[in-house]
Parts: sequence; C-alpha cells; structure tokens
Amino acid sequence: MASTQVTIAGIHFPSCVFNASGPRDVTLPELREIGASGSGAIVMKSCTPEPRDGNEEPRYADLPLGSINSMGLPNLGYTQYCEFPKDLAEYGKPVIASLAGMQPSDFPVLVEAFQKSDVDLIEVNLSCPNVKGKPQIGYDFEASDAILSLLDGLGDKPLGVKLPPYFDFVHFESMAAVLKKHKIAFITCVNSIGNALVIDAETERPVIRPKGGFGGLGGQYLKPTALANVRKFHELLGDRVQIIGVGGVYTGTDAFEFVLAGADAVQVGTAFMQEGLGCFARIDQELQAILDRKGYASAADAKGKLKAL
Ligand code: ERO
Repeated sequence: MASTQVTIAGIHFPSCVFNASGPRDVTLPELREIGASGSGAIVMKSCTPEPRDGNEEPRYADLPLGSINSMGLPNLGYTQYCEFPKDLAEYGKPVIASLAGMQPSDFPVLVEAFQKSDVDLIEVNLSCPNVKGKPQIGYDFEASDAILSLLDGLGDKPLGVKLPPYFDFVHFESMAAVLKKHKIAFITCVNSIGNALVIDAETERPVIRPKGGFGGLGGQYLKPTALANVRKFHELLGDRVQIIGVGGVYTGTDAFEFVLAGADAVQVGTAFMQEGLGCFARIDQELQAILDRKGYASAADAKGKLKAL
C-alpha cells in the first residue's frame, strides 16, 4: 500500500489528511473525537486572546456544492488551547494551534504562549473573513509583513500562515515575497472565499444572518481556486515552504489533485462538517488507492508532479 504519512517541518504525521480549523474543533471533547478518528493531526479552532461567542445564528449553511459560514471566531480563548495538547497527547498525532489576533499586537502574545505550550506546530490565521469591521489581513501585504516581523525569533516551533485565496498573479508574488522574508515553515492555503452571498429565492432572504448574509464560501465552489493557490505558491516558494492544501477536499481524488499541485498534506473543512469524523479515514484510503493505481510509493512522491498539457 502506498504511504500517506508525511513530514511537515520535521514533525511526523501518520496521514496527510486531517481536519481544517473550523466549527467542529472548538472544544476539548470535539478535539478528542478528532484525535480518535483517522485524522492525521488535530487542528484546533483559531483562537483569540479572550473567549468569543462568535456571530449570531444562523451562521453556517450547507449548500448544494459546499458551505457558507460567518461563525465570527467563536473560541474558548487561547489559554485553553495552550492546555489542550497535554490532554491530546494520548492520540499520538501532531496538534496544531491556530491563532487569530484582533489587533496586530495580539499576534506575538498568542505565538509566544503557544511556543511555550505542547503544540507541535503553530498556524497564524491571516485570513479570517468574518469578524465585523476587521479586514482580512492577508490582502494587505504591508500589514501581513508587519505582523510576521513581530513573530520572528519568538521560538523554535514551526510557524505557518493560513492565507486567503488570491486571484491575481501579482498578489501571489507579493505574498510570496513577504513570506520569504520570514521563517515560515508552511502555508495553509486557502481559507474560505470571503464575503460571498447566498440567497434563498423562496424566502427572498440570505441563508445566514451575520453581516447581511455575507460569509466565507467553502467546499466544491472553492476547489479550483484553492488548487490554483497551492500550485502558484509551490512554483514561487519551491521547497523552502511546505504547503497544506484546503478547499473542497471530499474524496481521495480531490486530495490527489492537491498533492499534484504541490501540497504536502490536505485539510478537510466542509466535508468534515457534512460527513463527520469518518471522512478522514475514507479520504485517506481513497488517496492510498489512487497512489497505488498510479504507481506512486507515497503521497510525497506525487508532490508537485502536475504534468503539462
Ligand atoms: O468565522 C469564522 O470563525 C471563520 N470562518 C472562516 O471561514 N475562516 C476563518 O478563518 C474563520 C475564523 C478565523
């Protein structure tokens, strides 16, 4: 059987298929369930300095080809997520912290705390689309650079950045130039497409309430954009930055496409919401079967092997 094990920033993952930071990884019981599942890692919900209830309901909706959400960063506050890795150690898989500051000065506080914790990797979310009045930092290259400058030298745990989707080659190049200035071990690409609007023609209303219905679009709608982002950043950053692909991974074929584009691993968001914990083992097995059929010994062997047409 082909191997789907992977090493990211020197940390071993039993599978390259694992959960995306999202609505089902907020509490310790939810994280324990992910630990006991086939997920190759435990990614925790993006956290802030203080606990947050998030936005008003309804704030998540399934769609024919994916999902829309405006959760608004509900989380228990970072001190809880610094403690959870001790409780999650028994599952023998990497624990990834995800953090999102409400202002630039929050980021070093959160990173420093996680550097002292038992988490294995730290994902800095520069792309939350749903906090009222706050822009997605990743679309402001100077602001992103300034925040990453505050994080340089804060510790030895591998640091990654969760990026928003980009749609223009100039923007890929601008963000790649920022990333090259800092010690970034991995990028997670991409977050949901921000500020989409889904309307129910029957009710003549949006399907979620916060922000007049504007929210982050995930699932199949996102996959071609996500693949393009993985591919472009792989071309621009080469082997110096590893890539975790996310956006519309429902099947082993989806995961294989991300690997061909240049991903080392994939995260599962909407499919996890819709199918539940069984999705990880299923996608992993489907990926193994495709790798076997195509003669790849491992997912790592297929990384970046997209052929020209
Ligand atoms: O609303 C959220 O909590 C949220 N939703 C997303 O689609 N992406 C995020 O990064 C995020 C919060 C950080």
